[in-house]
Amino acid sequence: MKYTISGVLFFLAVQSVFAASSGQAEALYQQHCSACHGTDRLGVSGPALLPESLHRLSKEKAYQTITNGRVATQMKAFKSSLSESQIQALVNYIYTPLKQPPVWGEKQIKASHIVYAIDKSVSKPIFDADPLNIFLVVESGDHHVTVLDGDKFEPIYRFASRFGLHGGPKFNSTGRYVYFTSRDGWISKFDLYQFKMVAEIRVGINARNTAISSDDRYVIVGNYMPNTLVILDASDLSLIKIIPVVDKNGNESRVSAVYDARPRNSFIAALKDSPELWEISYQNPPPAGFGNWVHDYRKTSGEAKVRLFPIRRLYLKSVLDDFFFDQEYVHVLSASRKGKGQVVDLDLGGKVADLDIPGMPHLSSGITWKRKTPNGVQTVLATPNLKEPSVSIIDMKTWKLIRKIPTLGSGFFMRSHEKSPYAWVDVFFGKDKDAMHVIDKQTLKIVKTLRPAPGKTSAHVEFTKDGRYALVSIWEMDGELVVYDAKTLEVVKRIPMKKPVGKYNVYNKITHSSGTSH
Ligand code: DHE
Repeated sequence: MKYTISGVLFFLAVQSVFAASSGQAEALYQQHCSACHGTDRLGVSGPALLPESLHRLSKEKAYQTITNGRVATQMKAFKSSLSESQIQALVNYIYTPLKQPPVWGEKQIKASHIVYAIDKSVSKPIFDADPLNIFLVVESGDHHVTVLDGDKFEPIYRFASRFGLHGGPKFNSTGRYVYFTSRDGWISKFDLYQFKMVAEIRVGINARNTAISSDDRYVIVGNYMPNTLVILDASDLSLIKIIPVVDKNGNESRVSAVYDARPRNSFIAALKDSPELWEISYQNPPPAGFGNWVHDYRKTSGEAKVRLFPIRRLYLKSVLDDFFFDQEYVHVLSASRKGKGQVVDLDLGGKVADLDIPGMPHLSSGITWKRKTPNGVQTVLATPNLKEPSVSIIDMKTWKLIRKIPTLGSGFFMRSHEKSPYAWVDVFFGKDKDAMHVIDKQTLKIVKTLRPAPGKTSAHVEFTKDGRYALVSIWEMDGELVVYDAKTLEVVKRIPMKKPVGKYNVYNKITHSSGTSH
């Protein structure tokens, strides 16, 4: 066997990294990282550092983050205190699964619960702006939320959020309270009348998303880790119930997503690792067909059991990665990473049609609208696709694909408003990531392609309460919101923001506008 000098040097380098990683990584972690990320790597003020939580971050980026720190956060640079091999050892360490699966049950959830002291006599907003036309802008650049006046387009308040919020914030029915979910499982309830945090609780190590019951009484969170659904009291976020997510064969599953189905007084949850869809009733008494006695953690005795949140299980042939309801909440329209989508009839309890969606829409991206055709009014579902540069338009009566609109790249989010003739879709991936297509809702044709900030990713649109203006995010650390007149498609204002990933108009959310996510 022949050895080259460079080969030997490479081998020695790998050995030294390996030696560092096996011998010192844990000690290095405890010395330098555990104060913020937890001795158990489950996160404290900093995020959890587990392979399950880091799947969106490449090892190379993790190396850069430890080396150079993270701007606008407490994550400091370690390049002057740690050697390259020590940093590499730390990277390897945080991508190594824990020896024992982490536990996050009743004890840990209850211990994390924080109830803040707030003035309970406040019954009106402390600001002048229309409380139904404010936007919440989630700025992931520095983990803050801005409250934006939707008439003047001026920020009126800004507060720090938990690290890594994901998904749309969920509002109660009046729009006064809003609930945020962080990827690390923190749920935060915020009072928009007095700009105060009401309560927080950590319900899991890796959470998927959250829904609020239509009677404003319950919050439900679906987790990836552990495999649970957690139900909270919406008033103070106290724990009511943990539902272990176990399929009919006794196998645990992650939760793909959970949403409120308001006319049914139930939550609908899809399992990610089993082809099951669960309907969880919060009606009292629950309708026929629901079983299951469950434990209510608000009762002090371990024996106390009440009939709460019974589950009706629907067994399907393939897994649902995410889903979307029709406006009547009878049909679940689902997406799947592996195959095509399917339509499930919640009343009939099974699949009624296939959905010809080619490439896995981003979960929660679809919208619906009505259009006139020679045969009458047609309701359509429109969604971009993550794996294909197109928007799919589906007839919601026949469930057939009626149009595939080619786009300049795969898109993430699609939005519209009942009063707007247009639907907007971003081009999130590829060289045209700065483009935003505007589609005519009647002709189903792209009428204009905007470039809100040439060269910079533009994504996620939300309309004002009256549908007159559309706000587009520029996804940069020093990004902005670009406000468009939704009719003339001219820019009316630019508002600087720190990577504003999403923005949410209170009125459109609480009235369940068909042009946005719920
Ligand atoms: Fe999301 C919503 C799942 C990656 C930004 N995303 C959602 C929802 C789900 C979901 C289930 C609906 C939750 C809700 O509002 O109740 N997202 C997923 C994924 O499975 C995926 C593809 C991979 C993952 O890592 O989880 C994914 N999502 C992303 C991103 O990479 C995005 C672009 C950046 C980020 O911040 O993570 C992203 N997702 C968003 C946003 C929403 C969202 C901004 C809310 C959209 C809305 O208008 O309601």
